[in-house]
Amino acid sequence: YRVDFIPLEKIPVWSPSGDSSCKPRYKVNEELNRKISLFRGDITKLEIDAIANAANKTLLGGGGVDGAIHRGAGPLLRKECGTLNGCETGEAKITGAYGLPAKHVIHTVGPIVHDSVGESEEQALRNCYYTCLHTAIKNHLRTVAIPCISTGVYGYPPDQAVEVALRTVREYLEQNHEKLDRVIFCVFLKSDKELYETMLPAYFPRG
Ligand code: AR6
Repeated sequence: YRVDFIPLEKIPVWSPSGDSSCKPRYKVNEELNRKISLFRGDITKLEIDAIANAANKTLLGGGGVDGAIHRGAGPLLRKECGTLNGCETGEAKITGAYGLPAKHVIHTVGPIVHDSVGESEEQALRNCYYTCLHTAIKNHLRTVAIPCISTGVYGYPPDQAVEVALRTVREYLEQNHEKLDRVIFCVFLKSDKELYETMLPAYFPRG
């Protein structure tokens, strides 16, 4: 059967909902704000240039968002991934998206957190977001959705991961905004949506 898909026009740009108790950490920049979306749902339904995958080093599939992406894309994705020689933590590799409505999948491998987040895990998560966006622009892709990398099976505390995600995307867009039209934070859990709604005003404040 054919997956139902969500076109980019259906995904609103981010706007704050009432209470923004979180103090701004960056200047108001409406041009950047118009490039940010928060979407709660299945990343495999998005009809955009690229979706990021929270993969593992083998790139050969797994559970969570990785499993959903491989199920939606079909066996040709696994076949292409098999030619890539895996992927290191904090790096990314791009493939086609096959049966998915997106055009490409950017596979990245987040850090595994065992007890608490150290500097190397934080740096690795930062690298994931950075390299996903950089891989997109290198391939002339202008709309990208990124899931909450490492916060599932890999155990990165979501409240710490959201700060890394928002800071890295904000800083990347400051430098490269003319090359990207939209960055979508794709959350799956209600608790993650709430975390992003709380923290977005700190990183993308409204005037
Ligand atoms: N769309 C968007 N987000 C999703 C979806 C979906 N369809 N399904 C789950 N999530 P995880 P990780 C969210 O565990 O922690 C795999 O087995 C989920 O709620 O998928 O980086 C890989 O092969 C969570 O917020 O990725 C690796 O072995 C987020 O995606 C390992 O898991 C990430 O959770 C990677 O672990």
